[in-house]
Amino acid sequence: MTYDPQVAKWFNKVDTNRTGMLNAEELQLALRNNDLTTFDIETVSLMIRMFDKDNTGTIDVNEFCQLWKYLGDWRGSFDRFDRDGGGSIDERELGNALNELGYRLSPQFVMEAMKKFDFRRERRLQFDGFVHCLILLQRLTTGFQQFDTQRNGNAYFSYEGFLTAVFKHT
Ligand SMILES: [Ca+2]
Ligand SMILES: [Ca+2]
Repeated sequence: MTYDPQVAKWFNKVDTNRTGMLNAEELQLALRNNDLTTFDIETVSLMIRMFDKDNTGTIDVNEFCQLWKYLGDWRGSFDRFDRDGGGSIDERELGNALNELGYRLSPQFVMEAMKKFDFRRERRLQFDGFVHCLILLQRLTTGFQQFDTQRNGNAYFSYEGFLTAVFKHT
């Protein structure tokens, strides 16, 4: 496949031990928020689970280019939802984002989501928390919809059915 030489260059720069692969620590250095903090390690692990197609536990340059493109798309929506251009997503902006993306969720839920993904306890989401939140929401919504057979926002779960759905989608 072809890849962006700039992205490959960045890959080589963060592959400090020159293995041709990024481990979690190296990948963490490669992924930055707008305030230049590195991604939270939980989000880095999520990225590895999603993009480590050959199951090496590390990210090679091809996987990295895919990941970079994926995050670039998310970056676009992040910037769009960061209405005040402050480089982060506050509770109000998150509420609007979820609404625009078609989620019907209460202010109470938005508050809980803020708490969970505000990794640095600053009452706003950096890019990592925003992406992490939306990926989990997407996946869990898909998981839920498989049980919500009447499409009315309610589903019946057995205990094990619930656990299986959560394990499968997170
Ligand atoms: Ca890999
Ligand atoms: Ca903002």
